[in-house]
Amino acid sequence: MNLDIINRSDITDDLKTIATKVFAGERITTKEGIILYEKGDLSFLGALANFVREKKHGNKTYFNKNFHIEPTNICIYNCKFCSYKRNIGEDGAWEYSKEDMLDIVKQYDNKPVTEVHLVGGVHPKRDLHYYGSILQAIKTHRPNLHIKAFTAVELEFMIKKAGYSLEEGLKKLKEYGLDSIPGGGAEIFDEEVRKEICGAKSTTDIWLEIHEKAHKVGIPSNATILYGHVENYAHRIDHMNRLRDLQDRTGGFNTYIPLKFKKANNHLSYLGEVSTMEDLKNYAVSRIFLDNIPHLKAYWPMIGKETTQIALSFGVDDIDGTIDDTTKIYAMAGAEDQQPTMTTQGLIQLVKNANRIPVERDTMYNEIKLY
Ligand code: V47
Ligand code: SF4
Repeated sequence: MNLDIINRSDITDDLKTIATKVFAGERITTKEGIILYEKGDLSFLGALANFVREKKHGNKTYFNKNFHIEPTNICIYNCKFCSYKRNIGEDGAWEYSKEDMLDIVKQYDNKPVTEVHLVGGVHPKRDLHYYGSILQAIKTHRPNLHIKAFTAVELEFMIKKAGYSLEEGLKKLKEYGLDSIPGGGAEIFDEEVRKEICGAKSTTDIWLEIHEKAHKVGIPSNATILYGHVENYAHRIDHMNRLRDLQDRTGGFNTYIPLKFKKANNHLSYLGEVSTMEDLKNYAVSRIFLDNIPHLKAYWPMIGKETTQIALSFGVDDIDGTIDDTTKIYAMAGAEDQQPTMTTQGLIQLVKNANRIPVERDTMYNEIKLY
């Protein structure tokens, strides 16, 4: 099968060189990453990405049982792709109190969830101690629930507002109960493109610094990319290259999550959305390029259940969680699944129908149950 694609008569020499390297377990260069995007057809990319995926994880496909809390959509920034942000007092703005959030946690008291994913807008009045007290209350109520919370953008603001250095702030949040950091806020690292789509918020350097410092104080994290807007292939490779370099230094990233730009209700709607073929190509190149990040996640509410199943043959080994209908950021941007709930049975069937093995995991990818 490996030789099959290398021997294809229509494959150019540069693609053959790349395939030979990937099959030998060698790292590809940034230039080769761009060649894959530009010249690799879907069957070629799929074969290579699936080789990497199966070498790392065989047929296993991970999911977890989690729920989301979005404390507020009030945000000091105005990212052009964001459909969700509101100003204080504006129609559609919400903010949960600490009690509201604890009530949400309590709704899961008799359910076997292992993780809460807590992410929202950057509220001008809330600092590290405010959010820290929420983490503390959740931990007191349910000590074994893993708290994956706050993008680097939220963290920068709340830590600085409390007058801490980034490292001190991260340590303090860890004491309050923070277990890991989700991948949001990365968007696109190229400074020009970042300026164009979300110029005011945390810089690339700060995003990377926060994740590096978090890894160093024992807080693992995820990484995302927002793709399919004004960026080009070189920007996507540059983004992944910065993550690959950081991961070489720390090993703290668990998973990479490509987020497809969705066009509803935001200032970039005029751009439209990229095709499913582009999504699959992007998963495949990500899996091939990011040789040191263990997992590649398809966020199913965003791309829909059918594309998620196909993505399992293009490098993806993780499909996130059962979620419930508690996340609004994508629904408001026009996600495929407007009410993203899926039962465990639904997730298992989705994976089995794609001839893969469903594995329930915790946040750190410890296996809980094979189905
Ligand atoms: O950073 C905002 C994205 C992210 C749009 O770590 C949009 O497990 C598409 O990071 N179209 C936040 N995307 C969510 C996030 C995440 C999601 C799931 C799992 C994990 C994890 C992290 O949502 C933002 C931004 O890139 N986003 N608006 C939009 N219109
Ligand atoms: Fe605020 Fe996040 Fe929306 Fe940007 S993407 S405006 S930081 S909520």
